[in-house]
Amino acid sequence: MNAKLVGTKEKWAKEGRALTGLSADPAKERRPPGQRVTTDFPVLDLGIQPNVSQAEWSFTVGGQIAYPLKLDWRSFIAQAQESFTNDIHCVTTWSRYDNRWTGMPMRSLLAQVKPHPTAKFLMVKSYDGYSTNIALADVDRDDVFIGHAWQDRPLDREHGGPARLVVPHLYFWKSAKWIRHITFMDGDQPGYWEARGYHMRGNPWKEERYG
Ligand SMILES: Nc1nc2c(c(=O)[nH]1)N[C@H]1C(S)=C(S)[C@@H](COP(=O)(O)O)O[C@H]1N2
Ligand SMILES: [Mo]
Repeated sequence: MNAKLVGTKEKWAKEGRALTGLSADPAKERRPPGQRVTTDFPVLDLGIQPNVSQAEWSFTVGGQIAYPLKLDWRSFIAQAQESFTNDIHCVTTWSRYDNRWTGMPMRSLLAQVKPHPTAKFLMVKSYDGYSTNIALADVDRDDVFIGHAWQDRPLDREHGGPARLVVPHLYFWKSAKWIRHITFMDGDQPGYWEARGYHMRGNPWKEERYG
């Protein structure tokens, strides 16, 4: 674990780094306040990039759902796949436009597991020990998916391969790399960064950088 990097980010959260105090309407402004557009694809994580082969990879879904799910790589890839093009907005102020992905739509996962009416939040857990919380309403959308290809190539390990969550309308820390498990919960709980000063929701157009 990169303790120095974690400490720096916690300090930035305390200081409210990069906050402009502005908000914008996503229907009118493609670029959220305080963001600058880059064409490269920076790598950000805790300094552990787990090496999970497709053969070793499996993904489970549990908690407040009718049908617990376990997918190995073969059954994941056999799911209906869709293509997505989106923009990425990282809380450290870079945005990257027009990313083309392939993956399993989150709505098809929700249709299979059938969350109980009490389920309102998800905790997403990854192979590096990372976690992040997201409201069910924020994944029950057509633009949220579990991606395994980026720009028509298999997703690199450094960007979360074999597969990662992608939630484009929230800051990119919500898009868990090396996805391993999702738990459905009735109440909200902080994940890794949320427990260290990041916002519980993370809407870039409202600059919900820190909580
Ligand atoms: N498993 C895991 N997912 C993670 C992280 C992490 O440390 N571990 N970092 C998050 C953060 S802070 C960001 S900005 C993005 C970065 O994704 P990238 O490295 O593909 O740009 O991944 C998010 N997902
Ligand atoms: Mo980030």
